[in-house]
Amino acid sequence: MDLRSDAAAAADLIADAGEVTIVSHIDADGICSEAILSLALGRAGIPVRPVFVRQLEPMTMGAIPKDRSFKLFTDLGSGQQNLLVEHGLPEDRVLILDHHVGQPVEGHKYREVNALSYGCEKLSASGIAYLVARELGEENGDLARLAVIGNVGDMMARTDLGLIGPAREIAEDGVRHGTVEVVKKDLNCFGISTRPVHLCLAYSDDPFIPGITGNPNGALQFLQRLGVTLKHPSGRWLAWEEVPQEDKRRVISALAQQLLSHGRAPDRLLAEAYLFPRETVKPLRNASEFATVLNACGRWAKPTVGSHICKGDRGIHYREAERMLTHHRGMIRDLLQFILEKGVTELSHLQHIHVGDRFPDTIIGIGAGMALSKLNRNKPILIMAGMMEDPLVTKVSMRTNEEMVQRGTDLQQAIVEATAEVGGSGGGHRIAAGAYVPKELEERFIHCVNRRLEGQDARAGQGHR
Ligand SMILES: [Mn+2]
Repeated sequence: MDLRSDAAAAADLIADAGEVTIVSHIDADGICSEAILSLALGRAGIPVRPVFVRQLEPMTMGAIPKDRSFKLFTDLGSGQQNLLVEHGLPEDRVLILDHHVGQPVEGHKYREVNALSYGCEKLSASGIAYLVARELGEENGDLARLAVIGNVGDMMARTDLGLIGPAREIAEDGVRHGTVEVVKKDLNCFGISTRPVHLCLAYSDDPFIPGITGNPNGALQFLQRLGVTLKHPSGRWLAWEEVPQEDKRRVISALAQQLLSHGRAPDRLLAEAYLFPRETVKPLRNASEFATVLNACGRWAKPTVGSHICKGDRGIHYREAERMLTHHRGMIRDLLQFILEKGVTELSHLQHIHVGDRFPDTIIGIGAGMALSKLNRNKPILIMAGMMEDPLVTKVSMRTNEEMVQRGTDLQQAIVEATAEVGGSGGGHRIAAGAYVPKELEERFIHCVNRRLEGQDARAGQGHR
């Protein structure tokens, strides 16, 4: 079994399926997966209907039509096969394209292509969707761009400072089609296409640069001392992308110096960037900013707006996404401020906070990630929020950083084990994970996760000795 031939088999299956319902996740990867397959199937003359869900759970299963259409699950499904069984979905009318940890159901075997079964930890669902689309027809090579966005949105380029393995090959496909440009060594920062350079630097925390990370004024003074061009003649701030090449080099070597002088390695200063030279709208010119636009759409319950943008809309839907993004950023700023003002409670192996129902549960993960760089950077953060739709359920989001992951922290494992013990459901990745737990068991859950992290820490310590 290899990925390529399984993707080809999946393509054959879909091509013969008749009408298709795509059930996908509301984040950037899920939206890109849906867009890739909707476009590819549309080109093949196959009728498609997309359904987006925030996660597969008994409540959202109702959104999946009980008709004879072929059900294509993307970016979800592997871990919820029991629900597919309960929903009465026949095995021959389902295909799952996913990259989350699976949970097979005894006596049932749904067909799936899951990146993890090929040992690909750095290939997201939109990558698999693209491999399937390419098998449907050569003309789908242009969709590599969307797979790059989905992979970057799912942080597949994070640890290795670039896409690797099949995801990297997909980016190369995009280069061949002229839709993607790979910049080998660019600043490892979010917002290189749109943010003023000092904000771009201050808001990034990988690597953590003393005097600059989390410090917009410090970053600005640092750049001014270097005498580099920061503004356009018209007076507006330049984005990193627009800074003259010579100035870029000067900034990078000064940042490397800054890290070294604080005894920190400069090895994470540069990363591969994925740009879209044909794109006319600025925030959509680079993969990570495009992914942020899509994530904002998903988190504000408008995944189809994101889907339209993936499919080419730069008018009415794009303008709606812009408004959502502004709102999204404002809300995240408020959340971050709330976390820092209220303060977190530290346990031996994590720090936690409950934000109640002040913020939508869909953004607490992002807030957690941003807060972590301003809190204790040696303990994962756990944020809880009430759920508007269900007062008996609490949403949990956890984030850690690369350094802790490299030392052996695995949030996905900790959360899955804790939910198994306390109740609820959870999943995710080493660096970011989430769960839904019964409200009355919040305290027990936190302590359970703490114990699991303690166990990971102890095992990692032994390994080093
Ligand atoms: Mn994904």
